[in-house]
Amino acid sequence: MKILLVMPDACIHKLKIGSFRMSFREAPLTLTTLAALVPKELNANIKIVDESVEDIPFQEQFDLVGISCLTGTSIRAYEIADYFRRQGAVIVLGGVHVSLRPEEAARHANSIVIGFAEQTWPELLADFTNKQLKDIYRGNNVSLFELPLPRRDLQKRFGYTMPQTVFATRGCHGHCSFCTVPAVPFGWHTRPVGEVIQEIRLLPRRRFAFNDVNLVSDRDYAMELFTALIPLKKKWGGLASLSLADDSELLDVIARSGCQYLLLGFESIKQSSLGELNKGFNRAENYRNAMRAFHNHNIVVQGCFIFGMDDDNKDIFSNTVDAINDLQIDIPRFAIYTPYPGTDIFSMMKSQNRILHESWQYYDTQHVVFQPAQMTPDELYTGFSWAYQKTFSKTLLLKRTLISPHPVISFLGNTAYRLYVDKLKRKAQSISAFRSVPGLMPLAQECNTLLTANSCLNTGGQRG
Ligand code: B12
Ligand code: SF4
Repeated sequence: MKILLVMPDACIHKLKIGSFRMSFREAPLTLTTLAALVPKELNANIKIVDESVEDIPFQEQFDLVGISCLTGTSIRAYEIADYFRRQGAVIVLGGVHVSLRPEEAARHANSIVIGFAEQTWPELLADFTNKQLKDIYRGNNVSLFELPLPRRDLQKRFGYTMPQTVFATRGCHGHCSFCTVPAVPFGWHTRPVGEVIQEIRLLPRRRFAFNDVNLVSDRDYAMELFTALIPLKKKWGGLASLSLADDSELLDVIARSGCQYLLLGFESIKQSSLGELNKGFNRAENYRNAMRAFHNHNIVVQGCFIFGMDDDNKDIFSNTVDAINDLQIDIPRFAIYTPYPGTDIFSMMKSQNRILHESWQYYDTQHVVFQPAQMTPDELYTGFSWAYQKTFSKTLLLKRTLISPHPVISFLGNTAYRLYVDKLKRKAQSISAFRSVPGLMPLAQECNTLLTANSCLNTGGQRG
């Protein structure tokens, strides 16, 4: 049996020199996890392709093609699905967007998987072999015990700046109104600490990243995990919530376990906007103390900020850029407020008739897809782009690198965003041709997708 597992291009920051492509990110675990779950007795020939860093083998024939969909990559996923379906392959779609929009995804698949697939994917493959494939599989009873190790051997070599990734938990106890994690009813799950530690122990290199969406969502579990990690003397990065800054005991254990960088959602410098996001547990007046706490523990902070909430007026861009410099955020990152389907803000904006379109390929936090309250969509996009350009000037990049707890990490992170700024500038030049939806036009160029290069794929210009 020939199985192809695909993750469509997510238009992320990458380095491209000729045919060489490297993503400035951690390796996703989705495809390596699914590959590991394929039952051995099927004796399947498995290929995994992350389109952000490698080409999809459109010329090859496969018995079954599994494709993972985020909202922003779903349209591309459907194009790939339709192509391989025409070639006679059986198509299975899974991932967060499939759970958010199952009827839509089902139109492009023989079968869809809702929720986590640790149990349903092997079941689906057995049904496929017995010619009893069902239309839909639901991961209702998820167990993360005794998981096989991800098939990192199938992952593209030199495809990621951080190739070794691990996860310990799934889900988050937060209820932030813009986030897809609480929007899908997948629940909170943890792996046994001993199994996570054993997996990390077996990693060939010292540095790795956790892909968990919020490593500190369950304090007791986090304490147990990071205490057990200390003796391994590894170095790691991951995602956490800002509340960690107030918990000196846990922060101390995390630092001693080898944490070098954390991605943290500050989201806004305005408390009113944090309230709107249902993220009032972030206290804007405490940001300075929080940064001090992380830096005192030698942890680099990648700080995320969102523009376009209803309380944001046109001052928000310069005020945020100033605050970031003042707070000494090591690697700043900006997003445009995005009402993902299934979230509270999507329902609210829909009822207020403020959703501009449902062209999911632009639901990637880098395009405006709704009508902001205090500015035009154009002004929001221009302000976002301006903030990136201002923040990643050569001088500021250098300054942030020099004062960082880990200059190499800060330099790499800042350089990735600096390259992105160049892309934004090029985009600004071509955008006037497509003013109706800001930021909408140059997506195909932006992603360097293979749409035009792949003559065998009839795209019909669906991607702009
Ligand atoms: C690593 C990561 C990335 C990586 C890889 C993406 C990916 N597909 O995994 C990169 C860097 C590309 C990325 C980019 C972005 N990401 Co991201 N990312 C993550 C993160 C932190 C971990 C993903 C991971 O490795 N999970 C572990 C694997 C094993 O879980 P999984 O992917 O969910 O897969 C399981 C099931 O869903 C299912 N499954 C998934 N696919 C398939 C396919 C088949 C065939 C089957 C059977 C089953 C199946 O089986 C798996 C095992 O249970 C998640 C949060 C999280 N922890 O999930 C956010 C997350 C996926 N990202 C998110 C977002 C918003 C983004 C960005 C917009 C952020 C940005 N501005 O850069 C972009 C997307 C751009 C775009 N055009 O869409 C959102 C998705 C929202 C949405 N509705 O699409 C998430 C859920 C975080 C959040 N807080 O909401 N991201
Ligand atoms: S804390 Fe983070 S992961 Fe959890 S709901 Fe809020 S934004 Fe989502």
